[in-house]
Amino acid sequence: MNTEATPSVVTTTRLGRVLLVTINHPPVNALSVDVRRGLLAAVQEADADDSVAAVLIVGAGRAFIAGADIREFGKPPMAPSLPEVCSRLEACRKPVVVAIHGPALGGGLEVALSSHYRLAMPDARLGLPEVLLGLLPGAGGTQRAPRLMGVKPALEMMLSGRHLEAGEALAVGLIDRLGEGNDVLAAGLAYANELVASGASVRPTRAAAAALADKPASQAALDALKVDTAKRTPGLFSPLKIIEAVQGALDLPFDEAVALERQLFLQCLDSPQRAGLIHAFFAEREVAKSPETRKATPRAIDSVGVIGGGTMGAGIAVAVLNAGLPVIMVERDDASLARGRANVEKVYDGLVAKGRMTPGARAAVLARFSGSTSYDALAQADLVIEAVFEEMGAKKAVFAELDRVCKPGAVLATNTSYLDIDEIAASVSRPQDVVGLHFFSPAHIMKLLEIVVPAQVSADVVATAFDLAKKLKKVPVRAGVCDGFIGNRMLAVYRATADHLLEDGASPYQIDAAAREFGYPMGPFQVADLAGGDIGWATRKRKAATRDPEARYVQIADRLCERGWFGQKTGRGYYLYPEGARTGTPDDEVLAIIDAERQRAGTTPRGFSNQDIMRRYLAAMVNEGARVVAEGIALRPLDVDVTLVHGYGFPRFRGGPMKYADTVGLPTILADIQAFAQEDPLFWQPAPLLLKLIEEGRNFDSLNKP
Ligand code: T1G
Ligand code: NAD
Repeated sequence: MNTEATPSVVTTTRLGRVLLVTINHPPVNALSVDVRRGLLAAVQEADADDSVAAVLIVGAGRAFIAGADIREFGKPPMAPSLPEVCSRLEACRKPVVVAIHGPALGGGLEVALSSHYRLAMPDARLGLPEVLLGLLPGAGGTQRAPRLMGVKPALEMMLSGRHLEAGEALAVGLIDRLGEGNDVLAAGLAYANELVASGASVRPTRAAAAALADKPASQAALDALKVDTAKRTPGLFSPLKIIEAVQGALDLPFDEAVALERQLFLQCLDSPQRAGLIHAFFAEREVAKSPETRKATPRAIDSVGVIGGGTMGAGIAVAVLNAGLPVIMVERDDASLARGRANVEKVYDGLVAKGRMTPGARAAVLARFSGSTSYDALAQADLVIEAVFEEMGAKKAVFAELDRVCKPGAVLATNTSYLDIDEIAASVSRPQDVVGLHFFSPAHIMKLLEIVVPAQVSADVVATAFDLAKKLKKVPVRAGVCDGFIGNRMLAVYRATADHLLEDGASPYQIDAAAREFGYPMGPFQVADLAGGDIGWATRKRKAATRDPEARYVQIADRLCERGWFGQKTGRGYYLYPEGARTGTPDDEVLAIIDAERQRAGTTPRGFSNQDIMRRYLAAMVNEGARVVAEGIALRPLDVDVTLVHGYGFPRFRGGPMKYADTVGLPTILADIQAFAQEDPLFWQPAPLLLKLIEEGRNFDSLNKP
């Protein structure tokens, strides 16, 4: 076994009787093969040198260790494995001390758990978030964490993927000492020397038993979490494997339980969910790097204006306030402004009522909120986000006002869902300052932010939009200008497929069930009822004049809207919502309307399996995704994936529609499209990019590579 480490990533230094081991592998000291080799060599060096009384491990830069190197997963394993390194650390004849600052996550925490003494600085973040990657802690974490914390807190940490702060980590027994200040090396060295001076001995965690002493209580906690997990994360693979591994901690001797953990880890590694979740992890980091962010410097944003205090304006204001920035809301009149302010205050009142915010904090946030009915109030704003009615005339009127009052260099953004931002930009004297910021409802909760890039915008304005997304903790996706940008454009197509299925014989309730079975939190008809059928209806009416008369048009939704059945907001839509219920019940009257529409359209209803339904739904989604990439509306397939996962409920464990297509194979998707084209050749035309990739034996991921 070649343990020669590339010298730079792990270094050892003698500080008195302590051997200091420093991991320096930017950006987050991930446990790549070189780091593993370096750690192993350092322990062997310590054991071989009798003058060494203790070992101190620290991370250089902004992290202790953020885990195994995720980029190595799916590739041939290289020795030593992390379990080997952890066992060797634990077996060291000298006390091994870790001093943690920043992230100690996954394999990083497992290194700490395999050491004998743990100190954490105030900024430390400790966790075993492998479940978020479709994995489980595979280097002894499922065995050592319960031995220090007990079954319940350890399992809750592993099943949630949550990062614990240092104080909580001390309270649950994960660490022994809280460091002070921000000099991790000084704090760690003082602790190590104190241990040497006190003659502290090695303390293998594998031998810790106190936290598992009460076996019936541990078993009861595990059983309860098993039931809860099966309910909360149906269909997810690794959570139940984590529970199975911890069951081993209760039933088996340590080494047998670690062997079981390894077996279960390898099962997770092989699961497609791991591939989907790791794709999602890296994709949501790649989307933040656009051509503009690489070449331009963002403008400073210290004050923000929001036009409109409705559903979106209020949510956007809250998102900006939560980022610590001041907000000026402008509305049409006093009554509308009062409504806008009330919409904003309602969010914070809810947090106070739930005890998740103090009245003092609420007051402090709202002190940064002001309102006006005069655009002049925006004269000093660095950025203004417009969220008024989805009508071009209203938008242009607002932008004309902004062009009049805003200072030079102010960024002018629109939250339009569909309208042509090039046309809005062309209507003002400073088109280079106009950009699309497409938030998703509720805007203070939904992570996705489509940054829509019109033709005349300057690169630093786009860079400013990405910088804002970071401040608002949003996941930004760069999108080109077209009808519906990336997300709503694709939604229109796969939603049409759902309508076709409805008219061809499937019920809205079966279609929604098929989508949930696939992993969606809600099906398309539940989503329509949540968002409100009136918005889609307005869009369909706006498009009626330009709709291709040859294209199939299902009128079922129109029939419901004509009755005012817009969904939750009107108490019924596709479902019934008695007394404001949030979960709807199937409605026989809707089924009757659908039957009548089938007769009007002359379609003979037939049965569909859930698989049939999802094959059509996903084929339409992937096909339109390929068009969106080919036209450059999305930079890469991964941008489509991030958009659908963060904005449209696509199951994260599948990575996104383009990743899913790669998983099932592009030829399979094409075969489905060609089969469906027998029924409707106009709707089902394979995207040229899909054909090209198949011809070249490539997949969508090949387009994600820089
Ligand atoms: N491996 C490889 N690269 C990583 C990485 C990792 N573990 N963690 C982060 N990066 C890269 C990331 O892609 C980005 O790269 C840069 O570091 C900065 O990250 C056996 C199986 C640590 C909280 O799940 O949660 O251990 O885009 O933009 O917002 O049991 O990164 O600059 O090229 O996210 O400050 C378990 C994953 C692994 C933690 C920092 N560990 N990382 O957040 O920066 S599985 C995790 C994070 C494991 C063992 C198992 C976050 C962070 P680039 P960033 P950040
Ligand atoms: P809304 O009807 O809830 O709110 C619009 C607000 O704009 C109203 O309060 C109105 O008084 C105000 N307003 C209208 N004209 C104005 C003017 N000239 N000056 C100042 N205020 C004015 O609408 P909404 O749902 O918040 O949608 C707003 C925009 O956001 C639309 O472009 C919509 O397409 C887009 N959008 C909506 C959603 C959603 O789910 N609702 C999601 C993303 C984007």
